[in-house]
Amino acid sequence: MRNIHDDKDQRVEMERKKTVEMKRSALGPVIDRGGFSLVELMIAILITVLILAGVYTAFVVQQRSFTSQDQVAETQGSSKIAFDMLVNDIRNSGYGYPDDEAPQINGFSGAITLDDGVGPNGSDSITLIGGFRALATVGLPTGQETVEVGQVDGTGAPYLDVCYTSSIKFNDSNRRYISIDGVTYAEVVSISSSSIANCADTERLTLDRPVDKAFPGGRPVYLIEDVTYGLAVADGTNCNNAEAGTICLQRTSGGGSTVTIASDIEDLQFEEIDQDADGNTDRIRASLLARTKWEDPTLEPSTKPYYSTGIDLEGNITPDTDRSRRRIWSMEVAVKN
Ligand SMILES: [Ca+2]
Ligand SMILES: [Ca+2]
Repeated sequence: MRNIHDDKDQRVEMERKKTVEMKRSALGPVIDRGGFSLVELMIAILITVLILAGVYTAFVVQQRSFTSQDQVAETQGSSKIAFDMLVNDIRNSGYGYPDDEAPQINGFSGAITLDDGVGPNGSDSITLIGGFRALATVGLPTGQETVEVGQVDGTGAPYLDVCYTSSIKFNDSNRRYISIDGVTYAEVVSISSSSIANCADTERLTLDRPVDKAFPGGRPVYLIEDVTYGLAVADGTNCNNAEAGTICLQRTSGGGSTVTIASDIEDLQFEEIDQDADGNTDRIRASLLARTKWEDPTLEPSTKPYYSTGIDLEGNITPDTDRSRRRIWSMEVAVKN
């Protein structure tokens, strides 16, 4: 009785397995149909993230490296132009300025004035006086070839007629110092209109002294001006709107303009050199320290043997503990006697 029952159970069980087996084969292998488990999915995401992070890091490093190359080129270029301008002005200082008379030009006298350690980071400044630019030429009435020595107007005042070659003009205040052809110094007392043929833009300058030489028409008339080079700390409004706290190089003219000529400057130093030891300066050594705007991540500060202890320009030490690349420009310039 019991055995018959068992056989029946076995038959039923076999039928059930058969049915299940048939259903399975109709649906395909069960194991291939399974999705990812949550753990598998998370591992896959993690690996993807790690790969992307690696690619991104490589990209950023590459990008920074390119940027830093651009930076170095940019810093070199802009600071070199500014330094050339400075050197050129030192070379031309004293031109048209009468040292024997030593007149005050907007409060300064002497062709070159050095101020030691007055600027940010212990930097120096320099004030140069000279005829750096000709604003006009000597103007003459038609048929006259040279200025009449000691010429005076109807009221007995000495004068010079000029033809402007610049949009900046002489005045009777901060641009009243003139040099005719780099030879004769005079100061403008007042200005009136003039009528010179073939002269598009002319004025009559009443002078504080008579013209002492027969200058031919067309000779240059220079503005004698004081020009100061010095560093300034950016406050967000000056220095061509550079980032506050950075330092720029400015060229300030007593004639009425302050121009930022280089950004990201750290030091500016000058040294007087008396080569023949006669008590008079023969040369000025000018040195400018510029750095890149942004740091270079590939640069290791501690492995920069020279820079790691700070940069020494004429005994003034500028600490250098960051990853910015730097450039020093230095030159000895002969000055006029
Ligand atoms: Ca100094
Ligand atoms: Ca000397």
